[in-house]
Order: sequence, then C-alpha cells, then structure tokens
Amino acid sequence: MESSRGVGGLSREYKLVMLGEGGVGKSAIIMQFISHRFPEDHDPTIEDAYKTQIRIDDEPANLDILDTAGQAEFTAMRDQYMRAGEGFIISYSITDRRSFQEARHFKQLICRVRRTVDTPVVLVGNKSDLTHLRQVSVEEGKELAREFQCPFFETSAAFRYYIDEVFAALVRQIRQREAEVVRSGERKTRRNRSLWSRLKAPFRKKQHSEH
Ligand SMILES: Nc1nc2c(ncn2[C@@H]2O[C@H](COP(=O)(O)OP(=O)(O)OP(=O)(O)O)[C@@H](O)[C@H]2O)c(=O)[nH]1
Ligand SMILES: [Mg+2]
Repeated sequence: MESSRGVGGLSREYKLVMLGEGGVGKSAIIMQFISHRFPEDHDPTIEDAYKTQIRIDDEPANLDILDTAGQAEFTAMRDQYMRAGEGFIISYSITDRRSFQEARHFKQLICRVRRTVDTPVVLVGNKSDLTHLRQVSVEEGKELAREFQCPFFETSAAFRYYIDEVFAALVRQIRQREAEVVRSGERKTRRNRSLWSRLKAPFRKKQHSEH
C-alpha cells in the first residue's frame, strides 16, 4: 500500500474521472478548477487529461483528471477508465432531468465494471446559476447522494461555485477508504497473530512440561 505521501517523499497521485451526460458542464467544471476560466461554448469532448497539484487538508495531492465524453458515440474507452480511476465525479445539470436520470446509470456502470459498490464518488448538480431553468430540485440531488452514500454539491461552473469543494471532497473520500483498508489490514494481522499464538500454545505447554 502506497502511503499518502507516495514513494520517496513525492506527493501521491490521485486518478480522478469526470463523468456525466453530454453538455452538463464537465469540461467547464474542470477548466474553472484548473485555470479559473469558463468556456462559453460547448465543444464536445472526446477525451482530455489534466494534471494539477493542490493541497487538501494540509497534504499535497497531484491530481490527474480525466475529462470524458458525454456523447454516446465517444464512449469506447469507458470500461478502461472506469477500471483505472480511483475516484469519480458523477455530474448532471439541474436544468436537464434526463442527465439526472443518467447519473444513476453511471453509478451502476462503475459498480459493474469495478465489481464493488465501494468506490469513492461525488455527485454534482451543475448549472446552479440557471435557477429559472431548474428541472431537478436540491432535495432530489440530496436524495440520490444518500442512495449513493456520497457527498453532494450543486455547482456553477459559470460562477465558480463549489468547484474546489468537489475535488477536495473526492480526494478526502479516497484517503478515507485507504485509511480504512490500512485499519482493517491491521485488524486482520492482529487476528492472525492471536490465532497463531493460540495454535502455538500447546507446543509451549508441552515444552514446559518436559522440563
Ligand atoms: N450557465 C451555465 N452554463 C454552463 C455551466 N457549465 C457549463 N455551462 C455551459 O454548458 C455548455 C456545455 O458545457 P461543457 O463543459 O462543454 O459540457 P460537457 O459536459 O463537457 O459536454 P461534453 O464534452 O459534450 O460531454 C457550454 O456552453 C458551457 O458554457 C454552468 O455552471 N452555468
Ligand atoms: Mg466536455
């Protein structure tokens, strides 16, 4: 298991994947996060990768972010990046109910490909600035996040609302899972040790009785 500081004191790299229907603002969220810019036009993504270094809870983190295609015709690589990613942002637009319904499909796909329900995820309802076009309520978003057992944010890439929070929450999720794995590993080692000492006990007794 790699420590959170990585090998040789370098900061740990986190492989994050941005998922969601076409046009919900995946690229806009990433661009605002990395370069504080908002792309006004929709330029459908095929696949783009971004790297950035930030500090989260006073620990450095190298983020390797994959921006994926929402358009169905570009989804050939999906299984591969779903396997390789460590944390996933599932995004929808609050102005597009269909994109909200698709969010559940993305979660199911992650579970199916990774064969576990225990993958770090953050749910994001983007375009929160477009209140007059809202089709999905905050409550519905929260309810889906409860179902996913994951953090939830309504973001606006246009106004840079809650953008940093999304990435920080995802890295925290990954760190928590890793800490849990380490703890359960220690528990197993302790259990094995006590099993071993119980197994060895009769030998010890025998040795003592011989003297
Ligand atoms: N008002 C508003 N518009 C947004 C917001 N986020 C994205 N947009 C706009 O929505 C359109 C689509 O944004 P993109 O970031 O290209 O969407 P995408 O999810 O990357 O789309 P694909 O790459 O095709 O999957 C663009 O015209 C953006 O300017 C937002 O928070 N508020
Ligand atoms: Mg895009």
